[in-house]
Amino acid sequence: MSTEKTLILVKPDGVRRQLVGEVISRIEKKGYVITAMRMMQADRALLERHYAEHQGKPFFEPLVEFMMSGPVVAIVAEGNRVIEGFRSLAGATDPTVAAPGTIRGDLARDQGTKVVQNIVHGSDSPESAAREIEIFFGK
Ligand code: IDP
Ligand code: MG
Repeated sequence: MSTEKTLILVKPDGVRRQLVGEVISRIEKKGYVITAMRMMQADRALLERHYAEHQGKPFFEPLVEFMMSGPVVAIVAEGNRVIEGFRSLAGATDPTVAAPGTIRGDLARDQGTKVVQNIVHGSDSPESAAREIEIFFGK
């Protein structure tokens, strides 16, 4: 039976607001297994790789600056369909419309900033997960 891995980030807003434990708790209560974790200060080069798909968008520079504004916690979580499952736990990108019960719906709101501050990142496909895990944890 092949299990699946995803890359989760607690973004700097989540760390500042002391929501690391809350996010970890939701991952674990859902039944996924955390197999790697590190707190780190991400630099521009790492973030430009991580968010390469968003290069050229109006929120790209604000996104990189926001993600450099404090430490992040990078987490590898495992389990069957964890990629889809964590995206479901996280909720919609825009926290104003993210469903109550989700991380973003319960814990974030519009702050009027150029970039949406929404507590967490989760990989969106097996290819993204493999690429992003390598960026944050190496081979
Ligand atoms: P996701 O995090 O839900 O996968 P993406 O579209 O991959 O959303 O965008 C990456 C991050 O960039 C989002 O989590 C959010 O912080 C920010 N972002 C996305 N779209 C916008 C936008 O239209 N305006 C401002 N910030 C955005
Ligand atoms: Mg994304």
